[in-house]
Amino acid sequence: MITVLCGGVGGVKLVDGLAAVLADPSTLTVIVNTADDWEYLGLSISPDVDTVLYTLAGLAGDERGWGIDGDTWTALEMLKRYRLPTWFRLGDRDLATHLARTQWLREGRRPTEVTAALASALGVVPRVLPMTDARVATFVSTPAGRLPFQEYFVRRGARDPVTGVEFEGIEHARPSPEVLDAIRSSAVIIIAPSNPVVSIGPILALQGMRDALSASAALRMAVTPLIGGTAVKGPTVEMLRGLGMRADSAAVAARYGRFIDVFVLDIRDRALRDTVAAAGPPAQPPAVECADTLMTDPAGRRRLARALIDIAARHGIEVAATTA
Ligand code: FO1
Repeated sequence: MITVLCGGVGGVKLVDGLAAVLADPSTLTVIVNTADDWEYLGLSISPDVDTVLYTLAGLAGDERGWGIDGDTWTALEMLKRYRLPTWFRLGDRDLATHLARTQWLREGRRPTEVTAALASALGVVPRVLPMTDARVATFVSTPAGRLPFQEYFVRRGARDPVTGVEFEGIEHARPSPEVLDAIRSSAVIIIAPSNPVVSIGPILALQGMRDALSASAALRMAVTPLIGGTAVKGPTVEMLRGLGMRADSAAVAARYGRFIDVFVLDIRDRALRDTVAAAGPPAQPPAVECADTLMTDPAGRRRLARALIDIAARHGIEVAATTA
């Protein structure tokens, strides 16, 4: 079994590539950040979970990276007439997902069960698990104040300098039993090229998660979210700098520390190999491998997925893939 830890738009491309090349996509488990979740117009919204579900169901809005491709905005137009806030854009079909999630949560189902029900209805084969069933909410400190994540990211366009990030509720949040089981029983665990602060950060900060990762016998790999010191999409660089960290692959490798065995650097940054290895814990420096991590099209997603499967094989773990 392969388990991927990921956020939304960036990391999901790798998940999509893996689902396409694995001989048996049901052996793929995706543990998804839920610290971006929030309640909007009374609805429970889980943006990263939905991005993963829509992508794996072949419904994703590719050019935006979120929502459903070809969705319509009739409900949003009515909300505008009612003078309700519409800066967080809910498409008509996407709205149905939020209604279903909200209803099922109100009936007392756990977020893990609700996600499984959505996945099954959408025909998603890999297992998609919210990182926890508890409520965790990201707040971003900026000169304009302490902002709920979606206010910072969507409403204000991630333009405010970030001086701090907090995950409200994290001290009481544990990974779900399903997440712990996936970590325990995986042969390979991959940290996707998602934002290390606000996407992977909350997953690693869950109570007991670091112990579970340390105890796992899996080959643990992380894929850099940075190429040549810049992120393909999103405010990763600005966030790392705002939090007083260097914005390069070595800083990301240092952040993942002893939870990884292999750090996958982009091929264009191969000169940084030694710096990245030296950034890991001295007693347990990660092996550094290089791959083309730029996923500009479905072929690029599959290419990186195959490269990771090859890297796993070089480290003694065979994963069955389809022939190219
Ligand atoms: N992102 C935007 O940039 N603008 C939007 O209007 C927007 C609406 C939206 C609705 C539902 C949903 O599940 C996600 C949505 N996103 C939107 C994406 C999103 O909030 C962020 O990409 C993630 O939280 C960051 O991973």
